[in-house]
Amino acid sequence: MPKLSSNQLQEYNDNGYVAPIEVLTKNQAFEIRKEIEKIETKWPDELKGAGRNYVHMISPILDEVCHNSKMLDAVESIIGKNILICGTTLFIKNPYEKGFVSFHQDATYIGLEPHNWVTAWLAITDANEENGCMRMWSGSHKNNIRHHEQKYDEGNLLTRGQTVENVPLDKTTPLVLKAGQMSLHHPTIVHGSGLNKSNDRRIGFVVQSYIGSNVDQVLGKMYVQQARGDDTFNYHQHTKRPSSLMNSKDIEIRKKANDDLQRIFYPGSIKKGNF
Ligand SMILES: O=C(O)CCC(=O)C(=O)O
Repeated sequence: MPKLSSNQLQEYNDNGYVAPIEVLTKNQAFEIRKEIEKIETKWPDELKGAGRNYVHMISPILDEVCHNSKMLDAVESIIGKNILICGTTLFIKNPYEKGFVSFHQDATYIGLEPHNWVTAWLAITDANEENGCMRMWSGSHKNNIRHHEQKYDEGNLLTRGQTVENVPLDKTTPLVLKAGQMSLHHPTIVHGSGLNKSNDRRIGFVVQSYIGSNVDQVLGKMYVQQARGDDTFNYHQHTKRPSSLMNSKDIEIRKKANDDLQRIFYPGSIKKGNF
């Protein structure tokens, strides 16, 4: 069975993340990159800012990735058999840009309760220390939500620049992945990532997140797809899978989903960020 082994599950429970998990071949990952770059070329504004979210709604190729059985088998080991896809995000760091991700916990500001969910970070390019892979503070998921400063700093790829201060860097581990490998991380693990100092892009396609059907969105409205099992709670709006790239109906529903996501991200915030 390609599900997580008991050692991998132990790793997830102890550290708050597990990696690497083999999902795609290098060539398959390259095909995904080509799809992303095709969208960027043909529709230059589509993936900018908040447009980096819910890309699986307008691209059958990216949609297919979210339903990949290797990903779902691993996810099922953590959250059970009733799995919904409640969002995707592209975390792209271009070379020579100032993109970074401050240390944070995903469960802050996202409104997904209870925490029966997991984030899947799929490497579309290699991710390593040179190009700014994620760094994980192992074991930090065992504490509750910590205070986050809202910094809105330039280059920060998070919505509010939300930051857990004073993370001991020497206690964080670089999460190095080859293109096609994935990591799974816990809603409350503290993690972040630094600058891309390489000559190529660093691209992560992130299912943010896979949720159990018992997980509600307590801050607003969320659009989901059934990935496995049944939706035993019916908390969210279900959407159809896209049938072609950039179909006008799919664009419309993605726009609604992204507008609603903005309402989830920013209540009580001092201002609105780029994403
Ligand atoms: O891609 C990154 O560097 C950070 C992504 C992240 O914070 C996440 O997937 O939760």
